[in-house]
Amino acid sequence: MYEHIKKEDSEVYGTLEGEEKRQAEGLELIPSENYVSHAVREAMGSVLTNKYSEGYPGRRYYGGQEFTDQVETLAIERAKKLFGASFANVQPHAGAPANIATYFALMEPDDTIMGMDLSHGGHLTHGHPVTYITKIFNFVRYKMKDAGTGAIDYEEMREIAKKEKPKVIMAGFSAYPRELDYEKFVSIGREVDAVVIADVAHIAGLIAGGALKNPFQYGFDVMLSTTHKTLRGPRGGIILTRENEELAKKINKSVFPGFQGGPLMNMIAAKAVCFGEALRPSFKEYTRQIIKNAKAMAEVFSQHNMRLITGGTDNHLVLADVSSFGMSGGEAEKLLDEANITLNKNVIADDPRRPMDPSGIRLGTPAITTRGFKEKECREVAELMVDILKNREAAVGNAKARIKELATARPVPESFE
Ligand code: DSN
Repeated sequence: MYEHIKKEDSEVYGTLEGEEKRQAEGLELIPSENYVSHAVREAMGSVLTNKYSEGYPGRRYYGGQEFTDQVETLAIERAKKLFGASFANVQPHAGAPANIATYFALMEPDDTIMGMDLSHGGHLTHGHPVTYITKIFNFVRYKMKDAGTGAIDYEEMREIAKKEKPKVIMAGFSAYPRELDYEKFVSIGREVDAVVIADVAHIAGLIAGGALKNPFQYGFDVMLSTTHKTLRGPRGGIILTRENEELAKKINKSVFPGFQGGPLMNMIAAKAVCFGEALRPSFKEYTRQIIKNAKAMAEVFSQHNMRLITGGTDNHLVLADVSSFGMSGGEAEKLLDEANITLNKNVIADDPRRPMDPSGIRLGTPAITTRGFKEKECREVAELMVDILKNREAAVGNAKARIKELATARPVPESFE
């Protein structure tokens, strides 16, 4: 790996070497991160990066598309099979562009979208005022009614929807550890004639592996996702549509030429490889283990009276309020980082602190499960984390040594059979 960079660019090589070591010796608990196979990395670094392919398979603006058409078609067909979709657009460069292109496909400026409040688990692109799209569309929000259980206030959501008449209702999150009630979303959407969209960026792998419910089975119109989280693929986005061809065509036009230029064909090839890996039987087992591992960690935290938002987890992530340890999420992130445990500070529902130094931490198990961690190791990691949160610097040294042992004993696999 990196033989040419090593020879030709020592500065960049130094950063890659450093990151290799960091990833090998530390534990990645950021719930939106994962480790990809060498096959996915080869596709990302392939000759396809040299090619411009504006348009879609069979309908391109430039010549020389024999193999790009084949590889994009492979990615589309595999994505459809994986999620039970009728149509797939595999060109979005990431999750946010997938969301924004879909909004423009379905709405006119000043139309209304309903999404989950950011501090209750939603995502920036679902209507946070710092994003430019809030200058174009009008966003209204729904929330949990009880952060102790994670119950969403569906009655309030219905009332807001009836009053505000959103054209789109987004079901999705980046920091919510429970499953949403998809039937309720669809029933509210049908009542107000809104398109219901599931943003499954975080849980796409868990859906593909059958470990969580598939929103299409509950009547959702569209699913949006990234490909680099639980799906364990390259950084990128996808948009999936069920049955409605008219909608799928509008979305394709919105992605290109509406929003993006040339697709990243190397990343599309890597998406095809990732979807192929996710179609293997072993991926099902992987996704079930992710959830078992997250539950095991959540149990340890609860035993130590750490306040868990929603009381636990049903998916791959845990959101905890660390204020009872007398520290902020930012302080916890930094302390744990010193022991090579990487996670992120996170806002919690109605957080009294500011977003850059909130009350919570968010962690998840997709990456350590890829390394082969099971419940036993996850419990041990959770115990080490609690020790650090309680005893601070005094506990960092021991924990760091043990984390290095646990990590180096379980190197990232090169492939997934
Ligand atoms: N940054 C991603 C996450 O960590 O959840 C979402 O965009």
